[in-house]
Amino acid sequence: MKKISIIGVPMDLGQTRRGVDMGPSAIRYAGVVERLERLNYEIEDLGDIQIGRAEREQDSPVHLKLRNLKAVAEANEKLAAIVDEVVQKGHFPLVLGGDHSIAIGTLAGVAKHYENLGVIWYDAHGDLNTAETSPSGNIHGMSLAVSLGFGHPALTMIGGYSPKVKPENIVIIGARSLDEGEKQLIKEKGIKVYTMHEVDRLGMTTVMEETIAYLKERTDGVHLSLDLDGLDPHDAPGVGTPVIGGLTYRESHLAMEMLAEAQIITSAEFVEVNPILDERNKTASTAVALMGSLFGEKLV
Ligand code: 6HN
Ligand code: MN
Ligand code: MN
Ligand code: MN
Repeated sequence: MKKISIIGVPMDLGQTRRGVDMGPSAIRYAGVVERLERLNYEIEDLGDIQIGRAEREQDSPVHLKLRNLKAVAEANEKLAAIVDEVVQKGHFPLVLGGDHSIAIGTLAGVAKHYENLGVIWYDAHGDLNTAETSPSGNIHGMSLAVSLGFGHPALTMIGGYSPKVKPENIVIIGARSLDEGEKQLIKEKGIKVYTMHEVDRLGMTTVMEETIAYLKERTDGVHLSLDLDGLDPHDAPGVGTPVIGGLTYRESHLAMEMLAEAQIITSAEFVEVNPILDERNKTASTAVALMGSLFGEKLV
């Protein structure tokens, strides 16, 4: 039987909206453990990682460009160590966020176990900013750049090595809000992106068929980093940086089912669930439903 280790990361220091630190609780309340147990997985819930406190501007010279750098880095070091252990013992790491800055730690823990780790970045955003290009100074908008080796060394060197992932092993799906510096990095590095334009034109079936074929050819494991704001705010209202015109619940279900069928996903995280901004835990419930599909739930 396959074993899944759940790791909660109540992180909210990578951005400025309150409440995303309650994401792991909300996802547990939405029944993640029961849902996956029903699919005959053995679940080990490792509980939540402890997160430090928000920093003050006067205490950190880089605070405006890299908000809460020290606390975010420390939490991600802890997360990396735990994820590393989980992979080492042969379990599937399932990380619950928390804001998307936690991808830095997840990828640091996972990537050293693969020659060529693939990453599916399911998100309205690219999270490809650096301190220089970021409009906000929020580290959750930098996590993919950091994993590529771009950014402050306190972040890029988490886990003791850099980079974690190669640009040609990344596929971004659902993008519709990219900053100038991010667009430039995408072009410069040739990162594969299915923006909403491509999803509309090709349809999710083709997008996923192409994504799976592309990653199968060049990677030996694939991490799914699913930001709930990749979905349309209508289906996932409980997120800190909603962008209209997103992926639907049904498209996302299909995407997860196709990933399950292809059996390529070796680790995953579901991030940016903010219960304070949510409607009756809808976004957390959607996250759990998507996890069900990702782990092989079938209608018949
Ligand atoms: N996320 N591109 C914007 C920024 O501040 O860098 C938004 C980032 C959103 C990050 O949703 O994980
Ligand atoms: Mn075990
Ligand atoms: Mn994101
Ligand atoms: Mn996002």
